[in-house]
Amino acid sequence: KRAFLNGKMTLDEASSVELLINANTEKAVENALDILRGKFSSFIEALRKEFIRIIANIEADIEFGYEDIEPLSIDEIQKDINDLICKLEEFYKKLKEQSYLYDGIKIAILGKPNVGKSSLFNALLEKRRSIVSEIPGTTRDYVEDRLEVKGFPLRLVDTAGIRKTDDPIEKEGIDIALSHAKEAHLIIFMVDGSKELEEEDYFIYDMVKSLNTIIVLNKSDLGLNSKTLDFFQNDAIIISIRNQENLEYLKSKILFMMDLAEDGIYVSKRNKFLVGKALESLKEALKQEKTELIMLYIREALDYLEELLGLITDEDVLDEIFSTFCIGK
Ligand SMILES: Nc1nc2c(ncn2[C@@H]2O[C@H](COP(=O)(O)OP(=O)(O)O)[C@@H](O)[C@H]2O)c(=O)[nH]1
Ligand SMILES: [Mg+2]
Repeated sequence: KRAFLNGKMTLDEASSVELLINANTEKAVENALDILRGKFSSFIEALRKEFIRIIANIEADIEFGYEDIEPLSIDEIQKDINDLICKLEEFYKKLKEQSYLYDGIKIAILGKPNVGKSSLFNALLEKRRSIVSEIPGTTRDYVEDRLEVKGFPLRLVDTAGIRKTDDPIEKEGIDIALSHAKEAHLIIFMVDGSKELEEEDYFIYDMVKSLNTIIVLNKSDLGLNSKTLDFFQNDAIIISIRNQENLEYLKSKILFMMDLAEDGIYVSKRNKFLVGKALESLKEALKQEKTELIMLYIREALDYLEELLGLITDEDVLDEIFSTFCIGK
């Protein structure tokens, strides 16, 4: 808190101390340290200086424009703004959802019984955690475990196979599976690729197709059923757990679907939002023809950036942030 009040830290960097404490993976630690060292704020600060230079240029032009000096052309101003937009856009693309790195990504494996859900669960975890059996309906409850893929924490949930059943315990398991599906950030929907699709496959597919879903055709080692292959066409990933085929590809697809870039900067929703707003304002500035209106939107963008730099002096807000951890007071 002292460091913050002395102007050595932005609000965001102060919050990253809390991130550091919550970090479970090396990547999460690295990200928190990056922010603490100013990876985010120094970029914004540099950008702020450019904003101020542009504003000063335009203002000087308005205030002291003499007839014998060539006035700043709209073209020149627009070129400056365009450069800023490019820089900011590139930066914005790198900003990713922080909670994925610190709270984990919940992934539910769904499908009818016996397609290989528990086998996939174990293969990804690289241990025998869930019971695999040729008897359909073996997984009746759900099993959850954590794993790390390229430093990202995943919470994998193996669920009971979904089918019509009169068994009350199995029914309960299926209900639980469906509620996990609703809560999950991502669903892995698995079918047996060696067989023709059945009513249950279509039923589950209808439920998950509008959600964030990866379709997986398993058991490619048995040969693929052409009708099943045709139905999903290029939307599905073909794997064989038995032959360890395409599992690495599936992992990278998971990261891709969650927009988890390895070189991303993981920040709060609010920070990403503010950078996005600054970008919008700049694009609006670029559309304007009148210098006064251009200035208005540039200033608006600058306001968003300054909010990001945490130029907040409210003691209560600070206390709130610093009360969540007790170091550095
Ligand atoms: N041939 C073949 N069999 C598999 C594969 N993956 C799983 N199985 C078998 O399919 C059966 C059902 O597997 P399980 O993981 O329990 O399916 P779940 O009911 O969906 O959880 C087991 O006998 C597994 O050994 C695969 O890639 N190829
Ligand atoms: Mg199972």
